[in-house]
Amino acid sequence: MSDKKNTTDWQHESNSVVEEERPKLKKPSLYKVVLLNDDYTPMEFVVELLELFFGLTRENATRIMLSIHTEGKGVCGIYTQDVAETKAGIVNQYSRDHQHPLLCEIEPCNDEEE
Ligand code: TYC
Repeated sequence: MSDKKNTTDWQHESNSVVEEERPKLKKPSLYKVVLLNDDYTPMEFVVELLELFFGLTRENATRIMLSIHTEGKGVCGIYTQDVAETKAGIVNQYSRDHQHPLLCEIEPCNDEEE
């Protein structure tokens, strides 16, 4: 017979419990998808694009389009990096396909404290 009869797998021989390390999980970084103003893209095209690719209602799409028109740029949505990059790429391709100079970029969101 062994001397260790009261020692289970998860105990050291000293009887101290082995604590598992907490998994180090990081929240994914978030990115803003930003639309830039220009003098040529029709307002209606921008509103339709915001409805189509960002799931905005006509009312919210119009509000955001007008704020981009007056402020120079504006945020259409906030996503993880891969989704933000994909959205910006799709918007830029769609604008090129329709011969409009509209540009879409992504910007990192400032990290908030945990
Ligand atoms: N400034 C454009 C115009 O007067 C409209 C516009 C709005 C263009 C937003 C781009 O991201 C944009 N026709």
